[in-house]
Amino acid sequence: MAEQLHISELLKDAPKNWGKWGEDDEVGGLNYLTPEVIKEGASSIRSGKVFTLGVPIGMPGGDPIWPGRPLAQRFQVRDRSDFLNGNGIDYAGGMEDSDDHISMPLQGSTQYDALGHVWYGDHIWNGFAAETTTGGLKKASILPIAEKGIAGRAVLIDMARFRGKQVLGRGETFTHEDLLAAAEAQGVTIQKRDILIIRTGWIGSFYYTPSEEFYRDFLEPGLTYTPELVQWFQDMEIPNLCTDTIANEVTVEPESGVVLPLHSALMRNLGVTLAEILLLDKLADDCAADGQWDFFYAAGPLKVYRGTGAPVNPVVIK
Ligand code: UVW
Repeated sequence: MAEQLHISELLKDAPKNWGKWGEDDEVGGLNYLTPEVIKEGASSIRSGKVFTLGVPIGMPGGDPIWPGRPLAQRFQVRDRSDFLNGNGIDYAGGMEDSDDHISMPLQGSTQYDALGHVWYGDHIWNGFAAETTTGGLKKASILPIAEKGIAGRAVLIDMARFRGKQVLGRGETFTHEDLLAAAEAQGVTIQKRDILIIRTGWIGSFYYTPSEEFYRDFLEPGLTYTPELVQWFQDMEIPNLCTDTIANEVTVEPESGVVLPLHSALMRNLGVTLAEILLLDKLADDCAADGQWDFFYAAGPLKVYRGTGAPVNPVVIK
């Protein structure tokens, strides 16, 4: 059996943005979203229609999640019964209330990844030592991204619709050239510094596919690594890639067999911020109906100290 190629070999000539925004930078490509770029992005608001792109958390049938991560659990810690049996809080004036807790992986719902979430070799984003990830991310955690916030013009590319499908197939791939062909068919232009949102239909399919089938031989569809694709992200100065898949790219790059190489090529090396598990079906239907595939996008992941990522409910205004 041929030896498995190491990701450092696959990406040995790939571009890096380390140091581009200073040696302490922890937000990478989000630096492209300057106030001027954001103001310009606001001009893509036309009708005022609002869409939210987060998946619900703690659904009875479970939530879409990378296999092996535990599902979110919500614990009710106070409700009406506590007040009826005398265990409620004695609020002066007689108010009653309910409280609950949640336990979930930070990558367990619609989420932003911290730039230090994934790496290879001895370094994470911007050349910080991989050891800084021990005991919580001391560098490139989600906190600086959450403090900055994400806002700007975004374009939705509906790869499923472009290929005439409700959902792309298990392991089905596409590249930036396919994105450009789909954009042309949709009548929209991907501009420099756009937030790029790609729909495959995959997360939507979670809600109508039996769980064993959804997770069978877990292999999501998605972007696949090519050196030209990475260079295109670099040339287009894409600050943020958002998809309706659990991991933004085809699970295993078919030629090399490397798992999730774009996580490293885009996030670790270029500083592209990744957002995953978005639910894009309603937005895509609306865009297909009114022909408007660009809009204003804003997201504020939770401010988790040293977090590897954080849940988010992104908002689109058309
Ligand atoms: C992994 O960490 C495997 O992927 P994700 O970025 O989807 O959390």
